[in-house]
Amino acid sequence: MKSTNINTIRTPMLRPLVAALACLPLTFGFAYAQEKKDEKTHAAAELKYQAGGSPLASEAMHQNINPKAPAMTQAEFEIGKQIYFQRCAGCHGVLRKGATGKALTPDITLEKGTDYLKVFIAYGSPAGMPNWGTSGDLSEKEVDLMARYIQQEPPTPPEFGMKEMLATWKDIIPPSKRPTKKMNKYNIANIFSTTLRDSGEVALIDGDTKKIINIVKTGYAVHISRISASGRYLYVIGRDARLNLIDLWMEKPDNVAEIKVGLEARSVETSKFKGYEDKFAVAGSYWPPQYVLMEGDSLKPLKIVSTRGMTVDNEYHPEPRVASIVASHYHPEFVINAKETGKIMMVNYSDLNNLKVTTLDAAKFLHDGGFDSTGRYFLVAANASNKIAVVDTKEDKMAAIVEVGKTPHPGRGANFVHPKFGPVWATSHLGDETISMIGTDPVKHKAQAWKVVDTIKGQGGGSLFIKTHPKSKNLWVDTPLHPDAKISQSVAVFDINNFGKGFEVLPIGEWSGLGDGAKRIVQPEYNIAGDEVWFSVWSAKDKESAIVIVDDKTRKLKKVIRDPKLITPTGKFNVNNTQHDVY
Ligand code: DHE
Repeated sequence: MKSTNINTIRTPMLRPLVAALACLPLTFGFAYAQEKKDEKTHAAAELKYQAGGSPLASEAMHQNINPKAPAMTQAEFEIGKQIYFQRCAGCHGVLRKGATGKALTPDITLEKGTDYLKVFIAYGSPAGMPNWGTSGDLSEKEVDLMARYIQQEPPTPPEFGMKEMLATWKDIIPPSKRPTKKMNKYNIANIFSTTLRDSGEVALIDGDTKKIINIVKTGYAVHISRISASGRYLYVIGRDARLNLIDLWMEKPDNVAEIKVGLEARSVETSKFKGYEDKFAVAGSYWPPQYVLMEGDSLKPLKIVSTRGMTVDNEYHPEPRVASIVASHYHPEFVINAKETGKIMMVNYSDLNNLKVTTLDAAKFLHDGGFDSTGRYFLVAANASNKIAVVDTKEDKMAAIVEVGKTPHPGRGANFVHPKFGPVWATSHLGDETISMIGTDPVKHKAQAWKVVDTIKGQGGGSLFIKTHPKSKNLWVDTPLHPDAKISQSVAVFDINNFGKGFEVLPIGEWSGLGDGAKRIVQPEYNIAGDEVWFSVWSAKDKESAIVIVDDKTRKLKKVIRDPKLITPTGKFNVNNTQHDVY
């Protein structure tokens, strides 16, 4: 660990502040120190999650010279841009207008000055800014460079409209040339589309035989997979906004179409309403802030809609990133969540020329979420607001906004019947060790509906995904971003009928039999029968990773899938469970 010498801080006024920041835990008692330790643990987890690196780092952008800003060569500016998009843009936004982190536009940063900014970059702040300097992530030289970089005019990445999209569109095997019936013997409903994060691929794994069917080339750092209403087409989106369409009816399922929908993206979905099965697809992008509606079987882009506009607080936001998208079962609509504005758009795809969009005010920083067990209510985390927003997709109205723990991160969440409170949907948290259960039955359990009816404690913060299955009595909670390896390499499992018993810890990392590596256990996913749970054992690109399969009833190891081609597996999407929103 590298530390900054206080005497090198040029503004003497700031030295006491730095000294105080450095010895805070010594000043107060043990409880305070413990609280700080927890905060640090959770901040480290959140940092690992947010600072994932943006593909915009390699985009060419113009450097505007602001005579008031400290001098910077073009080479320094380029390094600053790289560091900014790799580490800072996730929280502060592409245009530095602020997102979950504060705004860093020159009107603010020039006033603070280089020395002040260097302190904050080096030491972080109690509000959640990481200590980039003292943690050793940035050298003193880089801290200085970044303090000067954020006083320059923010460079703007290019827009990406219809012309650019069409130029990237590849109808590899047009719909008319594709099979007219299923040409393979796979039980396609039990295939797992497995993200190979750092190799830009997905592994299609046969859930029955546990064998890899094919490794399909996709975008960089794939994010999610979604399945069409019929269960035939698989959509895979990369962080670089490359969208791939895979036909599961082919003898060997593979890509049939591809398009780039922007410069950075995370979400894709396909039309599921009766009469529109497999007809449309939609992909949301982080940059430019927009979503595009496409033909479901060819990915031909049809209409692009910008999300730029006002937040729920009626302030203009120039880059509301598109977070999760789900398809309504009640109307021909996509439910599209804009992160920074906190608005949820119910986009009706029945008439694209006269597009009807119902906009709901939820809460800022919408991220991931899933349906309740009936498929009527969509529950989405407004993560930096510590809230879950509940949408009634039948009435196209907000049903509630529920306060939960710190930085909820449900994935798609978990639905089960609580022994005391009836049907609930649950989320774990990135920022604390709790699991919040929200009542979801406004008819038979009205008093509990849209309230946190129970809160239990898991292994710790740094949790990303929680899972159960209608046929299971187990609730699985991962903690891949917890800084303690014992916790990140294992998973907690609760008995839904007896939460009082606490949780059992399964050492999934150890069971994988892998050598050294991070071995973070991430994203439990069930098979179609609901009797197996699959876990990714996620290590770095140059280390071996694996998939570990656990028997749900006995909680014993069933199978380890190891293969040199399984590079950095993270998300797994069982075709049947993704197609029918089973979770
Ligand atoms: Fe994700 C879902 C965004 C980091 C694995 N992630 C989502 C969704 C969004 C999102 C908006 C919801 C999509 C939907 O439902 O339509 N994720 C982001 C980020 O912006 C973030 C914080 C930083 C980044 O640089 O991308 C981020 N995500 C991660 C990871 O580091 C994870 C753990 C590993 C990885 O593969 O990159 C990760 N995110 C996932 C997974 C899902 C997901 C597995 C889908 C879960 C599911 O069960 O549906």
